[in-house]
Amino acid sequence: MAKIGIMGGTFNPIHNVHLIMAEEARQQFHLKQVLFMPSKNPPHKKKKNIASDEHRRRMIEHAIASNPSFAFSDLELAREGTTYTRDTLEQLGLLYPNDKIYFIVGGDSLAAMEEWHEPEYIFKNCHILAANRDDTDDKKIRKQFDYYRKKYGAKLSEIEMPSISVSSKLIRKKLKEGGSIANYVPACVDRYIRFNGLCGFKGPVFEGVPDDAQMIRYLSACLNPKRFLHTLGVAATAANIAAVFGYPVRDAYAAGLLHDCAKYFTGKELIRICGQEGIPLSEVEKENTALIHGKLGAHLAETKYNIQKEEILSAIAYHTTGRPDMGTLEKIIYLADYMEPGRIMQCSPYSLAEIRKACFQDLDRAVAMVLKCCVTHLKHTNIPIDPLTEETYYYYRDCL
Ligand code: DGI
Ligand code: FE
Ligand code: FE
Repeated sequence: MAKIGIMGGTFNPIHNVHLIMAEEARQQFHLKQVLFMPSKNPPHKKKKNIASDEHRRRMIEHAIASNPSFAFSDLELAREGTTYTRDTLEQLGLLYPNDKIYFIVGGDSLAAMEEWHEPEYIFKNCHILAANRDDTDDKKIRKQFDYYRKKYGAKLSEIEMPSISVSSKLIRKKLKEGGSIANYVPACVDRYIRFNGLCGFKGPVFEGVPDDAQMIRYLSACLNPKRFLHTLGVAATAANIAAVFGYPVRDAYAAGLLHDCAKYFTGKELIRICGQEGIPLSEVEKENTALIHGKLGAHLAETKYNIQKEEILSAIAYHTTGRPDMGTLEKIIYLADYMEPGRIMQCSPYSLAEIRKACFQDLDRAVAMVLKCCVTHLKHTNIPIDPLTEETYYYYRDCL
């Protein structure tokens, strides 16, 4: 039997006291794992000003990434209708039949638990861990414990907590007032909030063009770790190819860093955001949303990272499909994206080793080789080929 902690909440946004609460619960009650489970439609909250499910999910994933005992759970986000803890516990019982569930709540929610849907079921099917979020509450918590024990036979324990008072509400207030939330949330969450304009933050992300280190920090706050590593690989590779062909290395590096800067959104989000930003999408793009991130990436590079150089913006915009008669930087990014050191896929009719060599010898021939591999792969996997990919292939195939 293992003990599993459930850390529920709206997480709008997740903050350091959530993380401290979960970690104290884990240590004090020897939990094997704590699942962070954002709620979808809690009965007591209006949804209006809550960051989207996807944004809250990504903020949590970034915030918990460094604790190997923490995991994200979409059990509640994936369930339609009003989110009742009772239903979550029923699902958890089926998923973890041999384990014991510890439900972590803030001491301030304890009193309201009796008004939750079917409190008898809740108290029967989990052990409640209540965190004292303000040490004057101690007596109140114990009184509440006694009451629930007598009335429901509930199992409850107190999590010892340092007394710090941070709430998502306080963080939203600070953001609305243009204040700093540094040290209230993990740095990655602070950056994620600002870059995506969440929780009341309005205003530019950067004054002027950020330097590489700043860009890298913001990219790692938005992209998942695998995508982030790929991004670093593309930037370094692009800079190397640029050096060989006498193209400005710094621009190639920046374009490489930013080429996938919109790659963290789901297909639905990409369509929605392009709609909001007035970026037109073709039917093919709406059907194959993997094609959209270049266009939106160029838009984010311009509006959020304040990049003005046309060459960089169009290299980002066209890096997925390519286009006929590409400029030098467009070719460099198109190639680096395909063959950076993190890429390990099999491709045909050319091997990655052959393509890597060609990239440093003849850009047009290397572009033609990559296009031929892409078209071959898309045909093989029955993915419809974008008209622009096809056009680009016909334009370059004579270079083989
Ligand atoms: O973003 P990356 O994964 O680094 O690479 P990318 O920008 O080349 O995007 C790859 C995705 O784009 C992959 O899911 C396949 C898709 N893709 C590339 N060319 C085409 C395409 N999808 C369609 N439908 N048609 C294309 O021509
Ligand atoms: Fe891409
Ligand atoms: Fe890429």
